Amino acid sequence: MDAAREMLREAAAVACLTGAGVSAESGVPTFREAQTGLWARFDPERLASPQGFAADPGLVWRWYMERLTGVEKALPNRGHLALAQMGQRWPGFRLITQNVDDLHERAGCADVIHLHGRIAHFHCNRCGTVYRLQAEDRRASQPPRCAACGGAVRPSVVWFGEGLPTDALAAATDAVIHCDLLLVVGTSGLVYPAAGLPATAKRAGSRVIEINPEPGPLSPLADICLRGPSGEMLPQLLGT
Ligand code: BJW
Ligand code: ZN
Repeated sequence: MDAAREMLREAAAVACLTGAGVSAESGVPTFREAQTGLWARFDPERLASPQGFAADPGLVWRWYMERLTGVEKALPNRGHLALAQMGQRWPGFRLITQNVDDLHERAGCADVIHLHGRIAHFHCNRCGTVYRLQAEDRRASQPPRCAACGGAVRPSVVWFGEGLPTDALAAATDAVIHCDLLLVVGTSGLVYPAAGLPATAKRAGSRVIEINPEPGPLSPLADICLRGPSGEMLPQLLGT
């Protein structure tokens, strides 16, 4: 921890890539955590795919409505708050998240780069028209229909096999190329292209600190690994 603090103190340009682990202590289940209850028998990688939605739109809709309710009830944790403070202390701090929740924003982070979209935003799967969620949609067994074309409405998240928003990916790549310290927090490092950002940062000369209770495929390229929950490690790193 002392070496990591020193590295942070010396850094002029700091960026951070977060994954589901940063929201775990807020009670939002991580993506690859065993699913519980009704959802235990479904593969999340199948549900979060265009094929899964085409095969059973109602099932996918209900999964997202339940997760949206969970996100809305959740509160930012000490990890989110520490990252928001970092944004105030380091001018030019860039926060890149794979998370579809809004807990970084609610903690006070401005200009969050969302690589995988937002669970509270919706659009038509056929024509792309933006859709505003209605109260009754939350209890519906099927997705609502688009007023423009009758297509099925879906959450504005990035599913497997779909491209990431080009502006978000470009901003994230720019941030990791121009930082001299990248924090990699609470991600399994399994999903590309997000998982390639730490290697891009290293190639451009940045240092990397990983914060995760478990080692993973990104651990070998980290200069320092802080093994513990981000809600504890990030405030310690910041000295708060
Ligand atoms: C804690 C903690 C605590 C626990 N504190 N930590 C190159 C190579 C191989 C494959 C590909 C490739 N390029 C593209 C692909 C295909 C695919 C891919 O990567 N597949 C892999 C699985 C192999 N990628 C794509 O399809 C992407 N699209 C794309 O590249 O388009 C072009 C293209 C298409 C097709 C072929 C080639 C190119 C799109 C990826 C979209 C990902 N979408 C999801 C769903 C979003 C919506 C939703 O939420 O439902 O995004 S999948 C899911 O994984 C979600 C997450 O953002 C993402 C990453 O997960 P994350 O955040 O790392 O969470 P977990 O659960 O995996 O890990 C949690 C971590 O937290 C763990 O490490 C814990 O230890 C830790 N933790 N408690 C700190 N308290
Ligand atoms: Zn439409």
